[in-house]
Amino acid sequence: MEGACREKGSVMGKVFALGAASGQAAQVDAVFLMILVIGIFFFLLTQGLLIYFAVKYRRRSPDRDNETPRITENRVLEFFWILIPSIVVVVIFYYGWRVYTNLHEPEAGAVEVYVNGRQWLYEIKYPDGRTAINEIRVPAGKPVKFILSASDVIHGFYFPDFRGKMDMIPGRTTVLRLQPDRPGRYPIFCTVYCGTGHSNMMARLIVMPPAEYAEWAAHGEKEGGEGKEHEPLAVRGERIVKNAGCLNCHNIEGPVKVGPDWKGVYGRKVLLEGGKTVTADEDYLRESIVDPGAKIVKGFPNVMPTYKTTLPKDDIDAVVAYLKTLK
Ligand code: HEC
Ligand SMILES: [Cu+2]
Repeated sequence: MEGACREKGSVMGKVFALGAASGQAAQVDAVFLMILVIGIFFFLLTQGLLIYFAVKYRRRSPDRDNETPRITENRVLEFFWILIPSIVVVVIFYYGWRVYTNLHEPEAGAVEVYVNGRQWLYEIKYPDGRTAINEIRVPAGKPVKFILSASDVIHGFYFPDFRGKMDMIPGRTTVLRLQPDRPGRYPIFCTVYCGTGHSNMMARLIVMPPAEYAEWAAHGEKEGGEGKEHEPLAVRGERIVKNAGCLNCHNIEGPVKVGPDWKGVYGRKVLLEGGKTVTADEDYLRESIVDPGAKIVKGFPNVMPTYKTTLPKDDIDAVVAYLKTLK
């Protein structure tokens, strides 16, 4: 499997040709094709009429200079040329929006992979603690959720075959979802100009048949970096939480201390001071730790210290992974 390079055709061929690697990508292609066909239709219609009228109403002879009639308005015509394009763009919007929300719908049981962009490579972290550079392995046929961040400047995370793209932004957590159905190797590009090494900032996604993936995951565990056991992210997060004094103010479950309880915090709708509501996703949890004053939970004092300088980014990822396990 390793040696058998399944990247067929050139990279440029992959970018421009259709040949979607998943059902979702085919949906994106369908939207694109629909817009293309509508665009071609109206192009031919308007340009065809332009040429037809130019010929039909041309000046027939130099001495005949009959004046063009002065036409001021035609209500019926104006009504329809506003109505028809409006319907067309609303249809395009609606169809595109349906596909977009479908792509971004959270799916239960997704495999999670943490990817951090830095000049000029991708650092990969799996929830069980394994790490890699520029190579992501996932099982075929399962939804995958990429949790993205960046260390230095904005990078892009782009799968041409899956039509999926998301920015990696320093100081924020973004998410990209994918459902790779077919085993194979697929390129990943950085789409944001991020310095001299930008054009070489490439990685690959290796989609493995589930049995092979399970074997690889078990094998990787045993290798464990020369006998060292990999510490799963959530376990590391729990350890950090105990050392960082969070539990002086937070209870996991039970009587509320200074701050809110953590049970079920991930995914919960949080009511904030000022009346807004946010969903506690990865980015909210990260922000609550590095910039607790940014969003204050309603009914609680703004007393939580920032851990921005005391907890490195890796530790914050681990704490967030731990908070997500408290269901
Ligand atoms: C001095 C007490 C204190 C400490 C220490 C503290 N927190 Fe908090 N925390 C609070 C308070 C009070 C709030 C609610 C007000 C706010 O949103 O800032 C809060 C809010 C939060 C929230 C948002 C919870 C929600 O329900 O939306 C998270 C997540 C969080 N803290 C995580 C942590 C972590 C992780 C640590 C340790 C690294 C920590 N806190 C340490 C007091 C504390
Ligand atoms: Cu980059």
